[in-house]
Amino acid sequence: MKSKESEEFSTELQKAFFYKSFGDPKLFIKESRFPEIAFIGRSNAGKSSLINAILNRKSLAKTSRTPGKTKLINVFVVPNRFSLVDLPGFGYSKASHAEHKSMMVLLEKYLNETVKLKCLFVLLDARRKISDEEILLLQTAQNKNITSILIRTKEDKLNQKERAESKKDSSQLPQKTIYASSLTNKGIDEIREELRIHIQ
Ligand SMILES: Nc1nc2c(ncn2[C@@H]2O[C@H](COP(=O)(O)OP(=O)(O)OP(=O)(O)O)[C@@H](O)[C@H]2O)c(=O)[nH]1
Ligand SMILES: [Mg+2]
Repeated sequence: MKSKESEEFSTELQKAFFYKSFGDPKLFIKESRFPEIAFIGRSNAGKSSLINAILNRKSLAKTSRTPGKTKLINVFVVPNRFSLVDLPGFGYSKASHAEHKSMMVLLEKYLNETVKLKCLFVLLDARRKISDEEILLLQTAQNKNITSILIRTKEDKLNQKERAESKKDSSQLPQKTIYASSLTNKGIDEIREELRIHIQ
């Protein structure tokens, strides 16, 4: 059973609108007025799809089968409450080493310089093993005393063996793991609850 607060929060989430895209994290940080919740992860991990699922909106955040689509910081605002920050994906296979590095620098810059970030969701395709990049991002947030949570996405695609392997992989982490699917909505209410708690 959902609490009254959770119900009201879900209704409020649907009022979100696309605010702006930023190429430079500094410009966003300067302009940001509300508490921020950010989504970060490898290209194609499912960040934009997850934002749509959380907001219960079909295609507010643009999703794509082609990895590396979102190169900008896309900001969505729930009026007078908080911002959802869709960060550009890293590790796109066709990107050069230099491009990958500059994307990681941009992401680290945002994480190190933002003063309004309340919670960082690090997304990882549930079929993949966690890599140095995800660990670095989780730790960067943790070092600033910002809650970071690992979201294992596309849960609907996991078979039993992959599920067991991913659980073992997550068990080494101090951070919480949530399994989610934007297709079946598994884990979405739990993520909304984390969001609600962290923007208080
Ligand atoms: N089966 C399944 N597919 C998903 C899920 N979430 C996302 N996808 C698919 O994965 C692809 C990438 O999703 P996006 O949400 O665009 O991924 P992204 O992390 O925003 O990608 P970039 O913007 O390129 O960094 C799309 O084809 C989605 O339909 C999920 O939970 N289940
Ligand atoms: Mg995207």
